[in-house]
Amino acid sequence: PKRTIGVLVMSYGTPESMDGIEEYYTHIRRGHAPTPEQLAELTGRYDAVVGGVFPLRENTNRQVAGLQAVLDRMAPERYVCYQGLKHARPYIEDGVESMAADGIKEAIGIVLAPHYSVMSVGSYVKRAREKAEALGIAMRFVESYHLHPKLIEALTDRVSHGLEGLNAVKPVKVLFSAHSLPEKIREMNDPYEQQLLETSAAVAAGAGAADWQFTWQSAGRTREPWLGPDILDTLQEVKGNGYEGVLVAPVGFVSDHLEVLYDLDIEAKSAAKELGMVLERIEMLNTDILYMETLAESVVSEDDWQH
Ligand code: FEC
Repeated sequence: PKRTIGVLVMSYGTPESMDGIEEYYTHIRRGHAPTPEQLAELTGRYDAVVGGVFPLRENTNRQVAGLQAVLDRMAPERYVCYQGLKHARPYIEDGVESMAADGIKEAIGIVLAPHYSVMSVGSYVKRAREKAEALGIAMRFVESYHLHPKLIEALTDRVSHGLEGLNAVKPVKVLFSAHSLPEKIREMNDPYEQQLLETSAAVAAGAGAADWQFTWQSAGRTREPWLGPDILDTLQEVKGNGYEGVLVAPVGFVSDHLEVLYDLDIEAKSAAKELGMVLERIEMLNTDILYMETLAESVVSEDDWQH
């Protein structure tokens, strides 16, 4: 008999509407409700970019559909994708429950973020694994795919294209970026930083961009120290070194969402403008076929139940 393998596609999650921001923010803060000021500040950021639409939700839906289509081509009728979100419905646990309700016994989990950190991908995996164990599903996970050749190719195309668009500006530096995490991950020997640097170096080499550096963005608003330098400081430094333009390549993210559309396109862009520099950003991967194939091939190579 043919066996169906569940594929739990996990993503960060976004509110369903402006009314859902408080619940979402409370979930991110592990059950601690934000203060009215914090809530107003976050609501203001969503308002500034999306005005009531939350692009991450549609983008995640499309990515899951795109992955399903590639899996169907590679191995007809073997895989069925389910969605599980970290901070919004359907939660990761809901996705695992749907698999169990459909009689799935074996599943593979993958996160829509290419780099592993115990604080990012690791926490998705932990929640999925616990629920799968409780429901009797055998589950395996793709932990990272940050050097998959098709991912590197897709990002390289974008950086090359971005540099062409900036060819009237000189000199230009490429700034690779990713979401900051608390500095304590360094003591845990976490691979996050190393993997991000590997992706950046491979893409820079592919695009022939000799002049690049890596910087962090979107650090949390907590008292503990976060990994730096932050992009806003990096922009000042780059300007001080005589650059006229930067191309930002947020390789830690795969979709248009708040951290890109606000933190880069509004906040960093206006900081660059004040410094008298041009800031452009590469296009996000969204449903690029090379990204869909990266995900599909990563899933298939984790499929230990193949005969
Ligand atoms: O468009 C959207 O609605 C969602 C945008 C969004 C993405 C995203 C990705 C990552 N985060 C990561 C880690 C943290 C840590 C904290 C944290 C806090 C927030 C807040 C918002 C938010 N994150 Fe996020 N993140 C997105 C949105 N994130 C909103 C709360 C307000 C703020 O601090 O800005 C801090 C939690 C704490 O307080 O303890 C840590 C990581 C990623 C990239 C990997 C992934 O996608 O999982 C890591 C998209």
